[in-house]
Parts: sequence; structure tokens; C-alpha cells
Amino acid sequence: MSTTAQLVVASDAATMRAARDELVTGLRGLLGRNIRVAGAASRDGALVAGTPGNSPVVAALPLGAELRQAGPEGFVIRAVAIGGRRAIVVAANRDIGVLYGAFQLLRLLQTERPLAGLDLVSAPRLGLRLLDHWDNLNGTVERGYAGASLWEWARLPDSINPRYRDYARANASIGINGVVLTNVNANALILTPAYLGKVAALARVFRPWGLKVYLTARFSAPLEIGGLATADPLDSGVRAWWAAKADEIYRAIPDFGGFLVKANSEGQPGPQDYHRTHADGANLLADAVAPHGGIVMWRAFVYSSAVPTDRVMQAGDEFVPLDGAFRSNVLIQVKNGPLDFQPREPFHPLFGAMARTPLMMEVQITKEYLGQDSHLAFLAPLWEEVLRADTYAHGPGSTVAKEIQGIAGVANVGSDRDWTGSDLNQANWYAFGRLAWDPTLSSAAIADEWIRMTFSNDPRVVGPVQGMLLVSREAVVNYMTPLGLAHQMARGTHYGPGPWVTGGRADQTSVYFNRADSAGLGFDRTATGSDAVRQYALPVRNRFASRDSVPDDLLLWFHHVGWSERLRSGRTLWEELLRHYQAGVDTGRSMQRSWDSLERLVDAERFHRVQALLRVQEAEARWWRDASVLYWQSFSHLPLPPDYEVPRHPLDWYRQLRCPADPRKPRCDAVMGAP
Ligand code: GCW
Repeated sequence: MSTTAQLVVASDAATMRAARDELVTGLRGLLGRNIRVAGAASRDGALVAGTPGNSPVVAALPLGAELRQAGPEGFVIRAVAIGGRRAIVVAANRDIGVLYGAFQLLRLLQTERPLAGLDLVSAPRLGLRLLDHWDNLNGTVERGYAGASLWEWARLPDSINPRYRDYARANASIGINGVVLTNVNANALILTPAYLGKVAALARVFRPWGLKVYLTARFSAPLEIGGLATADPLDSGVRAWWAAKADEIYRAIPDFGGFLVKANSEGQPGPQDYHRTHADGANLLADAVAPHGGIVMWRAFVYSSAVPTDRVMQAGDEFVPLDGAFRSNVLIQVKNGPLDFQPREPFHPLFGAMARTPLMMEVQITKEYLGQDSHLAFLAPLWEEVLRADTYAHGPGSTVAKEIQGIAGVANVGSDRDWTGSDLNQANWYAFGRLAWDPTLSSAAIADEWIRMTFSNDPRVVGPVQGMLLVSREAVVNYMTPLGLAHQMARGTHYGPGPWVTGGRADQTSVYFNRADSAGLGFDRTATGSDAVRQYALPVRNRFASRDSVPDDLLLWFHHVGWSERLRSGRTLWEELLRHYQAGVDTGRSMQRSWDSLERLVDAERFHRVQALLRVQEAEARWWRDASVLYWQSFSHLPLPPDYEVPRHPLDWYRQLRCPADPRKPRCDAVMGAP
């Protein structure tokens, strides 16, 4: 067998160079062979990568139909014969498709898939596949658990950290094609000339990797950096200011993607400050970027302290009446669920409810409410659940995946050496990109790929790690918020149990959401309660509204249920609650055992890091279970079965636990004692 393989890439354009370099590095590493790069195919067998426009070999192949299917970003990978020799071709319509195809080929090799007879066409199902960074200009990251922001604003544009390029490579390898650099709780300074120069420098690094740059726009920027007396979206001076600002941005960054906006939500300024609508606000910015081909992603995460209705209904009530009022380059960005990135929520009722408005879905990759950096929670099952949920908006089969044009993930990336705060958290960044490319992929398939590429193809590793990943999210649901409970985390940090949290703004407290009383538990969102079910299409509404058909895992989201009422299982609510909390702890333990079995199969460094975090998770799962069960018991007055693990401390002890005010790790292990 020859020790040299030939790679044919005929173009020297930046993205083609990126594809070529990835193939050379990847093939060298995976095959242990020298890779000779040529501009044209010779008699040797070869790997050919290119577009019909930049590669005579690709142009000569009969790939017309496949390339049409591949579209602007997709690719074709095929085993072919060139001059009687076996070859593999990675073909696309555009350079970026070739790069994505190169990564796919490397993925196939690295996961040991057979290459013989290879014949695949792949195109992304969603056009916008974005990471949203909640990164502040001072280097902190809101809800970030992986160290400081990657963006070194003080050093840019002169100093370019090599990690920027690696960040772009990682994203391109999973098809992510845009990045919002700044926090939705926005700072107008990012729109000043000095910062735009820094943004342009990042955009230059990202460009070959197909990664477009977007910024958050602070609605009051005309006041704060423009010297205007108003930010009223209907004011002609304000409109002129934003148009000029957009021109300035596009002069610096010709392929700038557009703006992401959080307005009139949690204290952010917005059009309602001037008695205008969200549509007035979004259209103002949309008109400014439209001449340049830009878009506006306007968030639907709004809830007002002045409105007494159920918090989860406010986005629907606010936005549905505006359907049809937005410019065509506006997308409404809707969180996966109507509350706030909980371990489990029903899908957001806005999906399917705005027929004339393009929607995007926003998910959290950073796990604000799911144990942050330290608990293992593989999120693909959560995202799969919502993408496949049927809205019935246009009859059966109207899944959330079909109702959206794009997806944004709140990044879990920071400057930590492992990028994401823990080794296993990387799986969520990976899974996000893969699902954004193809929302029909299964969690199991994504986990399988990631484990093979991250650890090993050894089935003794793949099996157990896949098992852990796939059960981890449900474990978190079970020990934190089983049976449809939500938002029971400690105030502020959202880390650790706090089902007793009360005071201050009602709809940010646990007691508002759990509605525990001597009769039972859960939020009545049927017609006898807040009637939030009315926001769903009829079949879904009926399914959620009826105790006979509501899924158990959303029961307490929609119903107030008596402690001793029997569920479909035949067990009472009280018994089911206890079982679920215990199941969460048990899964924490089984994940530990699975990992412990890998001691000699995974390198020592990563083995010990993951092992330590799984210990933390098991201890904190018990903390969650004991604190929650004792708190519910103070309402139900029902006993724990004799064989139930006895809580270590009385309820008051848990209630008085004060976590250290460490923004990175608000963990209480110091006070909890050894597990
Ligand atoms: O989940 C909540 C977070 C806030 C966040 C907000 C939002 C960026 O606790 O930190 O602010 O949602 O999505 O706007």
C-alpha cells in the first residue's frame, strides 16, 4: 500500500484552502499517511474536492441532480472512478459546501464507517444555524460556565488569539454558519467605530469558515452613543441614525449578518418605551439592514411585571396579534419552551401560531438550569423532543422543526482549556450543530458519532458512554423538576434546589410555578386556571387540558393535582414524585458506575476529571431530592415509605444553605460535607 495519498484541490480561495488544510491534517492524523496535494488529478487514486466552477474533475462528473439537491451549502460525497482509478469526490456548488463535505468525510473516517460505494448528498435543513454568545464587553459571560469570554476586546483588532480560528473550525465542522458575538442584554458600545474595527477583525478570521458575524443591538443606542434625544422607532432622526449605522457596519464587515434584539424584556429598552409595538421596533432595524441583505432576529422572550397573566402566556399574547406586521427580513426568535430553558417544558405555543412570520428557535447549550458546567446533561434528547413535537398548526405532522427557518443555541463556550467547562459538555456544542444541520438525526446517532471522535471507537467505550449520555437529561429532570414541575432552582444563580423561593417579582419565584398547597401540587393552566392551553392548536390543547391524555412528564405544568390522586400508573402523585426523585439519584449512580468501568479505556486525565464531576452530580442529585421531597412533605404531610433513603438533614437545613457568591461555581459542597 502506498504511503502517500493524493488530494486534488484546484482552487486557492480561502475556504478551499481551509478545506484542503483540514483534509491534509485530518487524513494524516487518521490514516498515518503522507498527503500530497495536487492541482489536477494524475493517474494515482485520489481524493478530489471542489466545485464545478473551480475543479475540472468535478465539472466533468455527472453530478447535476445531486448538486441541485445539495443547494448552496450542501455537498455530495461519492466513490467514483477517474481514469479507471478509484477515487472519492467531495463536490459542492460553493466552496463552503466543499468545506462541510470535507468535515463529513473526516467524520466518516474517524467513526470507522465504510467508504466503499460511498454515495451521499447532504444539505442543511435550516438556513440559519447560529451560536448566540451572551458575552459582555468586560469579558464576563452571562450564564457562562466555561471561563471568561473568548473575545479579547482590549487586544483586538491587533492581537488575534489563535483560538478564534479553532473556534471557527470547530463550528464549521458541524455546520454552524453564524455567531452573535454579544449578549442580548446589550451594550451599545459594540456599535461604536472602535468596537466595529474589532468585530471586523474577528469576521476576517471567521469568514473562510463560513461563519457570519451578527451583533446584538441595544434599542436605546441612538440615545447612548448617537447623541439623539429619543430612540422612538417612528422618529425620522432615529431611522436615519440606524440606517447610517448599518451603512457604517457594512463598510467594515461587508457580509455582516444582522442584529439580534432583546427588547422590553427584563429591563431592556424597546419600542414599548415609546408606546410602539415590537413590530415597529423590529421593522426599524430591518429597514436599516435590508439594503445590505441583513436580517433582524427579534426575541419573543418578553414578560412584563405589569401584566398579571401567567408568565408563560405573555409571548403568545404579545406576538400572535403582530403576525403579518413584520418586514420580510425579520425573524422572531422563540425559546424552545414558553418559560425559560427548563429541564423540560412543552414546546412554545408560538411555533405554528404565526403563519406569516418566519420563526427561529432558541435553545440553551449552556446549561443554566441543568447543573451548569458540573452536571452531565446531554441535551440532544431535549432538542429532539421539541423539534419533533407536533404543533398541529397545519394538520398532523406540523412539527416544530418544520415551523422554523433557523435555530440559535446560547453558547456554552468560553476560554476554559476544554472550551465548555467540562469534557462531556462539548457533546452539547457538537449535538447542537448536528441537529441544526439535520433536525431528524437521533440523539443516539449523534452521541455515537461524538464518542467515537472524542474518545474511541472501542465498543467497550462507545456503549457505556452512549448509555450515560442518553439517560443524563432525564436524570436531571427527575431529581430537579419531575412530572412537569419547572423553575424550582435557587434564586439568581439557578443552581441547586429552591422550591421555597418567594418574594420579589412573583413570576420569577418557585412558589409561583409550583403552586404547592395542602391540597396538591402544580399549575392549573386549563380553563379553570390560567387557560394557557388555549394558545395551542386544538388537538394539542385538548391533549394537554385533559387529565386523561396529558403526558405524565408535563402533568404538573398543566394541572394542579391532589397529593393522593392516582395517576395513570395507579400510584398516587406523592408516590410518583418520590419515585422520580429517587430515579434521578439512581441514574446519577449508574452513570458513575458506567464511567468507572472505563478506567483503563480512557486516558487518565479525562477519566479522572469526568469521574470527579459525576461524584459532584450524584451528591447534588441527593441534595435536590432531599430538599425537594422534604419541602413537598411540608404540604402533603404524607410519610416517606420505610425503605426510602432518609434525607440527611431537616428541611430547614436545606433552606438555610447559603451558596458562596462565586459567580462561576455557586456550589454548596463545602457546606454539604463530603458525599
Ligand atoms: O434565562 C434567563 C436568564 C437571563 C437571560 C434571559 C434571556 C440574557 O436567566 O440571564 O438574559 O433569560 O434569555 O434574555
